[in-house]
Amino acid sequence: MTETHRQSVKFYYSPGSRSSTVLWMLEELGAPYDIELINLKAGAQHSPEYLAVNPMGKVPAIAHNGAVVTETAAICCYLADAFPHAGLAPAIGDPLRGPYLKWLFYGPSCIEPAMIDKAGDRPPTPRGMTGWGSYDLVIETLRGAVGNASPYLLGERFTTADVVVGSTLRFGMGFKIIPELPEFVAYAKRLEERPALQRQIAIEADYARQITG
Ligand SMILES: N[C@@H](CCC(=O)N[C@@H](CS)C(=O)NCC(=O)O)C(=O)O
Repeated sequence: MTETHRQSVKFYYSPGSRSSTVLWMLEELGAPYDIELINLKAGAQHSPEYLAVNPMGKVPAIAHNGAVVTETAAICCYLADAFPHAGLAPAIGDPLRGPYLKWLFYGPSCIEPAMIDKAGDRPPTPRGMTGWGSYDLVIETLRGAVGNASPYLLGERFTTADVVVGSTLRFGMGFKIIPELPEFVAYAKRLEERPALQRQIAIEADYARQITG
């Protein structure tokens, strides 16, 4: 184990938020981490101490080895590279690195804004100038990719792309802003068989209880 592996990740976390994705990622990696609970309901994200970590006042964030990283997909990408023994990122030079990065970016740049369109019932913007095209286009694209996932987005190999896209899909279906298409449900079920995701769900439930008292 290198020094980088040994150093614990400080994880700014709130249950029931995008930080769940990072919690799942840390559990997949078996990385050492310490949770700093940011109670969003109590407004802790706006405290001067937390704004010094993330001026956006949003979770998740991590601090590791002298670096602060924010943005869920960037954090997951960073962690996969920082803890390579888990094999969750195809190496630079591996042809799988291309589709891997594509799906990592597709989560926040296409799936998320499409979901917000749906949740906010936003009027459609011209498809040509909208990076994600449209909600329907994103759903159809995902349906194709997830339908062909055997069993994962990159084939046999489970990667961080499954954590980012799978987490977003599970969240979207949970909030009824992504339809429970058979392809999505079957993929989510495969992911839920993973012990790391089961641990994340259990840890999350404990923290949610702590916050609601
Ligand atoms: N682009 C950010 C979004 C983070 C985000 O919006 N987090 C929400 C929780 S899911 C948050 O912290 N909300 C609290 C607030 O904005 O006051 C990411 O991908 O990490």
